[in-house]
Amino acid sequence: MRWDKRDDMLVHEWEPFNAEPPPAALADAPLTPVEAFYSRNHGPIPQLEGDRWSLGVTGLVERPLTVSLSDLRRDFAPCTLAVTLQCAGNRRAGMIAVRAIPGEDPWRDGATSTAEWTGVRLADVLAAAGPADAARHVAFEAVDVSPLADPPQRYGGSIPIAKAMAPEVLLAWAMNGRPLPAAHGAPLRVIVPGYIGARSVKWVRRVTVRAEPSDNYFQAVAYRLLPPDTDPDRAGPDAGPSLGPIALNSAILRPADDATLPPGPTTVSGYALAGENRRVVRVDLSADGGRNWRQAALDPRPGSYTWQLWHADLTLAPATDTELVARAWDDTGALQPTSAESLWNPMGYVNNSWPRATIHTSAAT
Ligand SMILES: Nc1nc2c(c(=O)[nH]1)N[C@H]1C(S)=C(S)[C@@H](COP(=O)(O)O)O[C@H]1N2
Ligand SMILES: [Mo]
Repeated sequence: MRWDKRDDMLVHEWEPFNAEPPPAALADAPLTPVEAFYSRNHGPIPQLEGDRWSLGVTGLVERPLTVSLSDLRRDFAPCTLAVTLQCAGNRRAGMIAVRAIPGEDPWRDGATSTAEWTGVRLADVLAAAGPADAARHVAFEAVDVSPLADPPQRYGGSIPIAKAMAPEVLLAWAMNGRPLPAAHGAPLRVIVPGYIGARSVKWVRRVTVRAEPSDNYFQAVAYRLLPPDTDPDRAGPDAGPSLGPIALNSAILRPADDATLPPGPTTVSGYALAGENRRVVRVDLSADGGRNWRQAALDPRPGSYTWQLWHADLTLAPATDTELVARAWDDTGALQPTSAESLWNPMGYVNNSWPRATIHTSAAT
């Protein structure tokens, strides 16, 4: 397997490389090993040398900066944070089941993974540059050129200045205690906890402080929430908002959908993830298609910007199909939407409907 991933990754595309782990691989530990961490790319993965690399900080700042990796290590306090990344296209397969979404990969639950990221705070670097009063957004520009963009361009995106100045947003050079692998953005990437994965720009080489959001294709055109009847290629700037903060979501990871198990006791496990500034407080599991519910146990979390793994024990009757359904609440009392039908959008983003899985049991022996 290329890019140091497990052999059993579900590879949606080799070029650009887009792959997710089998769901059970995520259920085993609150931190995802690099070999299992999903990889989402819009162009070829650049192989860059850390010692020849520099980051520019420009735009609405008093002191534009150019910093090397060793400058960052020397001049700013290091910071390590466990953060879950989730692609806005996570669980798109459930939306495609409602209505076709041509040209977009049918991601399942695995476009979500958690790692410990080490780097420096973006806020510290921005403070050194001195944002001007007019600063409202911070844009990131990467090295990789995406042929999928119209016109083809380097990958980029932006976040509001208030988020960029928050202590959890990182410029990271390490993942789970090891140097960042090429597929995950080496030598330096942005980590924006609580936001869709698309804003955590890999191979970042320029940070620009602006009055407006980035006009990069992946901010201004793609990764927007468009009404169902719009053509994404023709939608104007007002057709729908750019996605930022992530929505409350969950998944059933084990047993896998369509698995056949022996009758008797089994443990169902999964993840739940709340968005920006929110926390998962309750997860329910139904074993009869949503008629009756029990509360799942919430496992300890590796950090306040991560998913919440959960599990529930149940007993499977012989020779039946069990319809599992899960649903999560956050601390505002918000509950996931019931089905993907009302959520359908032309690019298939943010399917956060109740996850379902059918488990077959063999006859008693
Ligand atoms: N430069 C660059 N950064 C990028 C992307 C990309 O294609 N190029 N993909 C984005 C998307 S959509 C996601 S979901 C995350 C995925 O991060 P990962 O590949 O490390 O899992 O990276 C984001 N950053
Ligand atoms: Mo993504």
